[in-house]
This record gives sequence, structure tokens and C-alpha cells, in this order.
Amino acid sequence: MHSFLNNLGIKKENLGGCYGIDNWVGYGETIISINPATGEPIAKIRLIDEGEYNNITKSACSTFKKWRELPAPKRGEIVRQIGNALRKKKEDLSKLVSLETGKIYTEGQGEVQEAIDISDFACGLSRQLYGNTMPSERQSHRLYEQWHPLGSVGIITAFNFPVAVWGWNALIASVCGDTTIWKPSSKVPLCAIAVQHIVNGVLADNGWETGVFCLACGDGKTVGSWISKDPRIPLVSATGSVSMGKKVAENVAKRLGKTILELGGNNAVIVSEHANMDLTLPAILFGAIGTAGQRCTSLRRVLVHSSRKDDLITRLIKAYSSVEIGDPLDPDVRMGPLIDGRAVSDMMMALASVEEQGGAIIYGGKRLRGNFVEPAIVEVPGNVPIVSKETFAPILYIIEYSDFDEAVQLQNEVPQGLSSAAFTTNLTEAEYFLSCSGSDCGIANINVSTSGAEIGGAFGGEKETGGGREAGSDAWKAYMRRQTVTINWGNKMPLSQGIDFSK
Ligand code: UN1
Repeated sequence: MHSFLNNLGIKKENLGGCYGIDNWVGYGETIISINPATGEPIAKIRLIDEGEYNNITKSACSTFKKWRELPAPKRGEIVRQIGNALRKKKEDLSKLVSLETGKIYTEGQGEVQEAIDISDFACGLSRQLYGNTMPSERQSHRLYEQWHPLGSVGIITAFNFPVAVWGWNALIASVCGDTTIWKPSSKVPLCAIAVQHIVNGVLADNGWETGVFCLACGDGKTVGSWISKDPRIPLVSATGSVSMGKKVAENVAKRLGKTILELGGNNAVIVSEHANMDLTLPAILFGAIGTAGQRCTSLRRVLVHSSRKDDLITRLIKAYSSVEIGDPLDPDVRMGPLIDGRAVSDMMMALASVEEQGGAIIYGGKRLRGNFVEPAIVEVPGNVPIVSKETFAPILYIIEYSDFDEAVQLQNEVPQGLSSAAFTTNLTEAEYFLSCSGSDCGIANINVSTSGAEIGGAFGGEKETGGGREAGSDAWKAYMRRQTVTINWGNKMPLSQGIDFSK
């Protein structure tokens, strides 16, 4: 066992449920977390059963009644301490992220940094949960809105960002006065267990014994479905595939609950005839190969002006050939493995359909060994069916265009709407791309990659991406309930809209 696992409280066998500092449970099925780089087991996890799920949820709901009474800045102070605890464990936790997800160590560090940054953001936010005051149309009346805690929030996260996405949701929700129940991906439960240990330490220091931050490890068919059907949980925030999101949305809608959905992306970069190639190349490389193409913001499509295509392809092939693929913990490596064998076969299946859809693989695309693959560059004649589908792997589709309008249309005609970018030094193109007739995505960048969004902005997208927003800006509002208040401080009873009801 690596020493960093011991430092994080990970044992050979771990319980996968927790609803308070001494309340670890897990007497359901046992699963094994596998290192995607070697295929070797890391540790065992005992998932929770339905009875344990109920106890966790009961604890989260009853703790909510106390947690919401704690003044928001005091909740923020506890979240600030969580940020500091994450800082102390950053190196160990980043290594675990890298070991369990297969992302390279520097990206593991970036991921933990996102959780630290959001704790700082959430702490500041805890003093800024502002409501508006509006002028009342009636004399001696005050009209305003206030934001109250919502309840126990369900958080379903994907394998690719096992720490940061929890942070975006749980740390914001908790300063808002909510308690949380976290169902991490069954592919990376150890990251969640490690985070839970860190959080438990802080809760213990602050005298919070029960379910403020709860953990519920299990698969989508059990825990995911229990959470989404549970009327005790007013909000479910789910990150993952479109098909998972549709199931969650349907279950939550049946009970008229709320969702925050952050689902698939099919992100494009437009490389205009006015692009500065020195900026474009590294941005494309990071977007397409970072996290081995397994970010929802990963770059999937390059829409390139015909005058720049040959030059771009030559430069890209050169850059791709120098990418070191291998052990994600090796500092020279820039691309680790895919998460599992299924991800590899999804990639191979997508590539197999390229030719019959009129495309050509112009670089890479071979399985190397185990879960390691060569990243692929593929030229296609437009958004052919395989391009419209999000394959969670490092396949970069190159599509040629001849005028900027056409590029924007190509960018928008896929079902997903998460992230987008245009590389151009032309003001008219840039402003058009950002206008209401331009990109239809939740994220639109100029001369910046599609991936690597900062936590300060609201994160999420439109169409099949699900419409939810997480992390910064005013995304916090989704974790609270808005109450509109009218106070009559006068001694008359005027009705709104001037109605006279006295005769
Ligand atoms: C995700 O892939 O689910 O923008 C999140 C980025 C990261 C987060 C991605 N900050 O690439």
C-alpha cells in the first residue's frame, strides 16, 4: 500500500457510507477500486444497502434542521477550515486522484486546487447570500426577497473529477445551509472516502457529530435511483452522461423536485483565418489530450478555416507525436490511461465507424496496452453521426469551413451545449461568436481552450448538457429557496394592482 493512502485513511477494506464522524457504514456489496494504469486492485469498498441509505438520509435531514440555524458566516468558517484541511492533504489527495482516475499528477493537483479554491469562494459567499429589495407599489410597504436553506441535497459525481465537482456542489450547498449526500462514481470511490475523512476531521473539531456532509457509495441503479426518487431530497445535482442525467431528471421530475444537471459536452474550437497559431496549438493540445480526453469540457471538434487546415494538421501531428503516454504519476507523462476497458472499446468503436461515415483517421487511434491508447486525430466532412455523439476518449475531429458563419453553425448543430471557443484576432468574428447569434453553449471563450474553466464563473451548459450551473457566480441560488416577502408597516390595507375591495 502507498504511504499516501495511509495518510488519507484508506485501508485495504473501506466502508462506503458515512453520516457523521463515527458513523461509517457499508454492509452491501463489495467492490474493488482498480488502478486504470496497471489493472491492479487498489483497495476494497463495501457499498451501502438500502437500510443504510435510509439512515444516512435520516441523519442528513435531521442535521439540516440544526445546520440551517447556524449563521451562514459560521458555516463559511467551517468550510474555510475544510479548505485548509484540503491544503494540508493536497499532495496525498492529488496522488490518489491520479492513481484512481489515471489523470496525470499535475492535473490531480489542479483538481484538488479547484476544491480548495471553491472553499475560499464559498467562505466569502457565506457573507454574501444577498436578496434584492424591490420598490413596492403600495404605500408604507416593503417588498424584498430572501434566500433560505433548501434541505438535504443529493450530489452525484462522475469518475473524471472526483474531488472538484463534489467541492463545487457540497461546499456551496453547505454555506447555503444545506446538508449533502454524496454518491460518487463507483469507479473512483476511494477519492470520496479520502475526502470524507478530511471533512470528518474538520466537523469533529467543530463539534458536528452527525450528517452535515454524508457519503453514500453505491451504483446508479441503487443509490443513484434511491436519491433521485427520494422526496426527502429537494435537489439533486448530477454530473455525468446524458443517459444518466435523463434517468435522474425523470425520477426527480416525477416528484417535482429540482435538479442541477451537468451532462455531456461536444466542445468545439473554431480556428479562424485570423487565428494566432502560437496560442491555438497549446490550447488545442490541452483541450483534446488533457485527462486523456475524459473531461466533459474536453475538446472534441476543431472547425478550421480552409486556409489554415494543412498548417494546423501538420503542427498538430507534430505536437501529438511528442506527447508522452504512460504512468500518470511520472512527471514527464502528459497522458495517462483511459478509465477502463469499456472506455477503450467505446473509443475503438467510434473510430471503426469513421471511414464508413466519410472520415479518415490521420493520426493515432491504436490501443497500446491495457487501458492506454494513442490519441486520435480524425478528419471528417462535417458533423457526421459519430461526431454528434460524445465519445469520452481522446478523439479529435477536424472539420473544414470556409466562412465564419458556417463555422458557428457547425459549432451549434450538435445536441450538446457545454463549452466552445474561437481562436481569432478579428474583433468582428470574436464579438459575433459571443453575441446571441453566436455560440449556443454555457461557456464561450476567445483564444482560450474549451477545458480548464475557472471556478469563479458559473459552470454548465445548454441543450443535452442539462442546463444546470455549478461553482461560481450566482450558481449558489439553486441550492437555496427564494422567499418573496411583503411587509405592510402602515395603518391602511391597500391592495396590489389598485383593486378596491371595500364596496
Ligand atoms: C468536468 O469535466 O466534469 O473546465 C469538469 C474544466 C474543469 C472542470 C471539468 N474545470 O475542464
